[in-house]
Amino acid sequence: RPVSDGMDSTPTSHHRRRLTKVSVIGAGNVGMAIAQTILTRDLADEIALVDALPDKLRGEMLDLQHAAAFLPRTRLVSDTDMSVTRGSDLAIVTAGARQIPGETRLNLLQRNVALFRKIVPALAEQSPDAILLIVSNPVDVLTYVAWKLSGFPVRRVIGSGTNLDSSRFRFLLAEHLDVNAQDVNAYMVGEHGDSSVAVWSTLSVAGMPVLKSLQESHSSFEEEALEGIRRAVVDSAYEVIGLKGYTSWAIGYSVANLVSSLLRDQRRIHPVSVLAAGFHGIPDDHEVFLSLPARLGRAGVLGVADMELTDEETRRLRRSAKTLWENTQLLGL
Ligand code: 6V0
Repeated sequence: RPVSDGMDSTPTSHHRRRLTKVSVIGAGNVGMAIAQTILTRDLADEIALVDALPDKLRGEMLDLQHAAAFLPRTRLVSDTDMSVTRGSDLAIVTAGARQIPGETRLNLLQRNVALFRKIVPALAEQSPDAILLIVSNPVDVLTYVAWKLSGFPVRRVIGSGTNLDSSRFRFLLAEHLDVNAQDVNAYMVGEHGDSSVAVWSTLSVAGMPVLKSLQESHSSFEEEALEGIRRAVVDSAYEVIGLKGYTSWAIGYSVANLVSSLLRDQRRIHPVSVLAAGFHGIPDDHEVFLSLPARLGRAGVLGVADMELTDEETRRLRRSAKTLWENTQLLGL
């Protein structure tokens, strides 16, 4: 007798839970680390993978499917065609062109915009109610591009932004203070990457402000040392890339963390790339995306915190906003 004969196949309840579908566009290092973390954290019932390279894509899908015996049941599908993403609740874009040696950032950006013209309208058509989560770099500009190309309301277009920078920041501070990184409340905001702003004024450990006491007791926490820690956060990305060629695990966990807040309506606050016009003196008509602490839930961005910044922090944020705005003006979207 087949095993199934002994099983009761009649559903005991008519209340079937709505299934959650997440799509990951770009099955490279970053896309696969994200898919893997979503899988192990049981955040989706179905994951659709899309990449331009069919063999690599199928190989990646099979490799994950072969772990089925050790994981919560999740349907995994993949295709080079965007129709596989149909009906997604959340779509994560990690596809991106790589910088060719000697290529300018603007040229790379233009190639990525051309890529997004292919990807984003097709995604939006397949899943008109989805939340778009952009990871490809330069993430702040490409989140703006995705917003424009999708026609989605701004609350449903989010860039992973400085969520990763903030977790690197928390890690470095935790090491320094010999505490658990989860107890370190510290934000990096602004542009993801070189010009990110470390918000020292709100730093706390388990709710206790620590900056003042650190400055008093540790000479290493003086002004330049603080900038040194911010630099170390920025440089740590370059260090990983220099050593292993790309970054993957931390961005995988950091994006899966956002996925959990969004799809499970956690209303947690994350520094992610959102429309920053009107905040911290950024002109209302400068449509730039920058990371600010945003409350995330099932509807997307539920609110953006108007955090208190020092004059210097505000100046840095405005400077990034100005550069980003000038860059986006060149794109002609
Ligand atoms: P990768 O390993 O080259 O992966 C990119 C993937 O995109 C490849 O598998 C390509 O085949 C695929 N691809 C290219 N064109 C298309 C297309 N038209 N449709 C579908 N797939 C396509 O790069 P990696 O995974 O290392 O990085 C991906 C992106 O993430 C890059 O832009 C990184 O700079 C960016 N990161 C962003 C981070 C953040 O914090 N926001 C962190 C790390 C990396």
